[in-house]
Amino acid sequence: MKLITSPNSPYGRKVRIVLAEKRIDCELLLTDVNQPDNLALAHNPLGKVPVLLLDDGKPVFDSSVIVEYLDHVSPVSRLLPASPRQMVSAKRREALADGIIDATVAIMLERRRPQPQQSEDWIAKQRGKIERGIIAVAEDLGDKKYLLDDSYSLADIATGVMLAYLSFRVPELDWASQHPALAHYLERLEERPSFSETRPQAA
Ligand SMILES: N[C@@H](CCC(=O)N[C@@H](CS)C(=O)NCC(=O)O)C(=O)O
Repeated sequence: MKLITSPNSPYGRKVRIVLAEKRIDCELLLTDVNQPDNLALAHNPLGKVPVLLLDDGKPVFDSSVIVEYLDHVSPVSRLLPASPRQMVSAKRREALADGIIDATVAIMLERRRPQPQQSEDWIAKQRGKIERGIIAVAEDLGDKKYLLDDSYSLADIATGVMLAYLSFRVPELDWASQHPALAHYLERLEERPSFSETRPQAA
């Protein structure tokens, strides 16, 4: 298998952490999605990373489909619970974390447009998603060690990637000082080799 991703893609990082936790060997093919001839476009009509290329060359996207597939192909370190109710609970938390990342990316892209074309209303709308999302995650975690039944799962991987991405891309949001328990939770996650080996690097 091969994984097409970009160095700092949070969705790609989620997949890379899952690969590491499950000890699945996978070659990384790095591409720049801002280039017109990027590798993702050859395998995903949406031109987005990550894309997993199976051994027969078939592409799998997006990140939530990839991680669910990886959890099924290897029994090592199960990251999604077997019971449908618990499984959907983990996937809902993944969807919330991914949605917060989507809103963060939307703000970043808006800020790159020429100043007169930027919409403050649009940015405020995206910020609202991030702020409500973080409050929901903090309430969900409470004083637990992990989000789901106090055992490490895909919900923690997706949430940890999201929190680290917020600190990386919008440090001024300073979610950590408003939610110290969440900050401590991220610190613990970042100690795992799967997290520490996939940290985003300043461009
Ligand atoms: N929902 C997708 C989102 C993927 C995504 O937006 N990736 C970004 C990189 S972080 C991308 O490829 N952007 C290029 C584009 O939208 O053209 C997933 O979870 O894989």
